[in-house]
Amino acid sequence: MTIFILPELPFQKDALEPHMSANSLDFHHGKHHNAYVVKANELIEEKPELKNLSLEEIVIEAEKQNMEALFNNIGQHFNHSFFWNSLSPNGGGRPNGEILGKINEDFGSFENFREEFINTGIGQFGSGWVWLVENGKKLEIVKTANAKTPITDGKKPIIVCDVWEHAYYLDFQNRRPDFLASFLDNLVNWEFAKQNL
Ligand code: MN3
Repeated sequence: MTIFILPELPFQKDALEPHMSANSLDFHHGKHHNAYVVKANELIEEKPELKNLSLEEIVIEAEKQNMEALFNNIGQHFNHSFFWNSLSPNGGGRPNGEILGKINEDFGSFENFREEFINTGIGQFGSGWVWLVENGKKLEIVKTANAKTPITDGKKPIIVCDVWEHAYYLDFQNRRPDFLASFLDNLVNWEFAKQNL
């Protein structure tokens, strides 16, 4: 039985061009994310007692029980699903409303938030993710390595950017800082962020 399903992208595959190409999404969604889903479906067969839990609950249980292979694949499934929703053809730039108010309150200004988000993404050594999260009532920027996710630390994800090389190499080669700036300036889905507040 198939428990985990690769979600459809919430936009046309070429809708994010030129910032994120259809070719890049072919590999990232169609190959990388799909491989995590296939592997997670294999591994969950060894843990049938987890099958009835939600995706988030399985991520948390897999980490708690030190099931490294399951955690890596299921964590990557959760993180990528969250990432596709963090992107929009109409995204990028400065948000408005409550989220802008909270960013100003917790980071001093939108410019400070933008700089800290980019620098945190650059500072993730090797593969990982940079997140805007809500920790209690406060917004924070955190990075996680490999398949790690802030939900296992009790933090609520608001948006995420994938900083694995496979996320940007086809469009930006080694220029992770430019990819992070483009994510914030052109792609970040503030409507999704508002739903998560
Ligand atoms: Mn990825």
